[in-house]
Amino acid sequence: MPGRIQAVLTHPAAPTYSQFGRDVIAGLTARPKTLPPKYFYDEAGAQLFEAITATPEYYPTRCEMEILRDRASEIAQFTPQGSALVEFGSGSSRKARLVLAATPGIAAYVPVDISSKMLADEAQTLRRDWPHLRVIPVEADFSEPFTLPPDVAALPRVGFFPGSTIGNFEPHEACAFMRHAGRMLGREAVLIIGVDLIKDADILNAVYDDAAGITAKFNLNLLTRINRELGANFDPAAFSHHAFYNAERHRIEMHLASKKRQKVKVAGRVIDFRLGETIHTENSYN
Ligand code: AVJ
Repeated sequence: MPGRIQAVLTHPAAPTYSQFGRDVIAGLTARPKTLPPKYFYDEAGAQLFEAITATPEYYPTRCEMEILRDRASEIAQFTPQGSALVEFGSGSSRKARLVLAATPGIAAYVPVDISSKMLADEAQTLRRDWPHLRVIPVEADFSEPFTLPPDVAALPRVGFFPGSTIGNFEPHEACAFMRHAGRMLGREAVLIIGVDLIKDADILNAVYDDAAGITAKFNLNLLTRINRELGANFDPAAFSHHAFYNAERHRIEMHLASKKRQKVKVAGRVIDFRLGETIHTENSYN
């Protein structure tokens, strides 16, 4: 007989998930199911959003660019010499370029974005186009407090938050954002925010459901991202894009609706969907 048998119990390490993983599990196990819109912006999602802004239906970008062009000199008057322009959710930095062009006194530009590839690419072109501007990109989720680069600590600061992106926050989250932006930018700072106004439901419905289906792709890309990064098995073809204006709450809602009863595996869990059940993926308040 062998002497002693040593039992070796191997426990697979309890899986540890990223913030993304935790947020997805929390959202998909909640009722109703939700997912935070900040996760739209992986590399493909950031590109799809740029494509949305070129659709005939998506007026907000064109409209705000026009306002910024018309009012650039007024905005320049609020911008002290030698200041740092801090943009929350900079994306392609197209709007910042209008401000920079009209305001030669800006010494530094701090684009803040969650989408690392676009952030790095844009920083490179900005440095080429504005050789005297200090471009200091910050990869961060601006819904949470973060620290500004020390290089801009001594400069007057101008916050820039265009695109009605503040409308993607719930009202209490928008308040939290304003509080931490205020703390971060400091007492004498300026903050420029772009907000869309309430208008006809028909117009808004079209804006979030363009005829070419790019907004649908943008919405469904979230499932593809969850599959890739969290090892899930969503079939994006088994969900459909739904966007509608909720008049009582003054917001467009985007959802992903299950086309059938189905089970999906996400990060080791099984998530059940009823026929027609939705994941609420975004609000755009106006
Ligand atoms: C990120 C606020 C500019 O809510 O209008 C576009 C994102 N979602 N189409 C918006 C978005 C669907 C967009 N912003």
